[in-house]
Amino acid sequence: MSRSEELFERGKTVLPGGVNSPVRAFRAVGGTPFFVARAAGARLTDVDGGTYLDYVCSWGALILGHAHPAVLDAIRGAAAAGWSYGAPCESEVELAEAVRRRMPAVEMVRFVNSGTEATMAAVRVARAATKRNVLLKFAGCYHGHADGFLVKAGSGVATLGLPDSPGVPAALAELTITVAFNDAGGVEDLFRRRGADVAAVIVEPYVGNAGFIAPESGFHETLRALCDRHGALLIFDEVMTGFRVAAGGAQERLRVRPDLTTLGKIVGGGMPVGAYGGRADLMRLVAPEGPVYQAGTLSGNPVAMAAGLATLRETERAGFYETLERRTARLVAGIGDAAHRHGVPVTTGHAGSMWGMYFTPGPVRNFAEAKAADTALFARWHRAALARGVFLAPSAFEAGFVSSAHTDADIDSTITQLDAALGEARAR
Ligand code: KE4
Repeated sequence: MSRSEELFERGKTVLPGGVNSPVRAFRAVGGTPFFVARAAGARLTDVDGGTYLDYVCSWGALILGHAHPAVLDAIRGAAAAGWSYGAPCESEVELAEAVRRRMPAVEMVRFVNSGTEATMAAVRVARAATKRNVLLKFAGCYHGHADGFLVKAGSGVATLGLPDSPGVPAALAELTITVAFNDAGGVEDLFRRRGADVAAVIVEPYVGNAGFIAPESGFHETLRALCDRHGALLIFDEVMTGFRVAAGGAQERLRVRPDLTTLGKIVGGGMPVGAYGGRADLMRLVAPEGPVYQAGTLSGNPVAMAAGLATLRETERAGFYETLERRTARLVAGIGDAAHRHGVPVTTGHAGSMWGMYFTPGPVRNFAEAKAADTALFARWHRAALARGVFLAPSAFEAGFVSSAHTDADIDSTITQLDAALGEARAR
């Protein structure tokens, strides 16, 4: 039995499923998850000495790769000065100013400890500001595990949501209505029927929690126009796309200005940070300035703030995003070419260094079309890739990431390994 297998068996006696977040248990791809001993740059090393080129990058948080020296120094320096004050400190103001510089629509921001906290709070602000309760989301988009987001579509477009997890009260689920991503007509129809009740539309501008689905031209402009026409607020959930698909996130790449933005992952550089922000008139509703309550013991933690600041600073180097996008494009093209050589239908996509692929002819414009992908082949490919030292997200419905630590040589060797892995996966 390997050390990972031992740890997994031990972990399952004390952690549900042996993990602290479900996707890490490899249930969608099979096999035993490797347990990490250490990580540096683009590579993870497991407790049995296996090394992997990492395309999960802590689910998008590590745009600089693992243990980046500048971030490590910042964490060490901050920790040496004490690592939780329960009182304000300069780095909270500095990181807020850095976020505003990069995303001008984020006029004010509040730091929290996870993306889930950020989206929960953003929706509360939207409901307080509009005095409405209904939330519109899109199938396949994930906004964290707060009750109101764990909802599946009702039978028809405008019907009320149904709980998508035990423990979510129907009364809460009913307040969330789900429409297909890229279905501008469906959104217009919903606003026609329920426009006066909709507090907010929340959307992953590029969908990373169903694989990778890009918005069709004009889709977000339609959301913006409908929200304006009906007095609803537009929330861009940029927990994954923020500082990833462009220096200023999806709102810069798409040139669409949301009312509220949620952030996570990169903004903390891999330390636990989430953030919500946007129009100052909305954010001034948040306690203690306004009546909307939200609080957090470790919010604005000095070590996390230092990690986020160091990370954002590194991404401001000349050519940072261009190089990342070029390497990602090469990786995705290599996967597509390999699939064609093996006669496997494939749909690929990327924005910046966030990418995805589906074993299906496509197009993939929404979650229903994504679900047509061959997930069994993906699982076999994932296992064969892992055996060849390449770690892909352990689900056909997760995005992949490239970090600035991935070199051109890493990309080339990854393409070679993934090609061979696909040959093996097909043969089975
Ligand atoms: P967290 O609470 O996990 O920090 O953030 C929730 C969240 C909110 N919004 C978007 C767009 C997100 O992608 C996420 C979290 N993403 C997943 C990856 N699919 C986190 C990985 C996991 O659940 O373990």
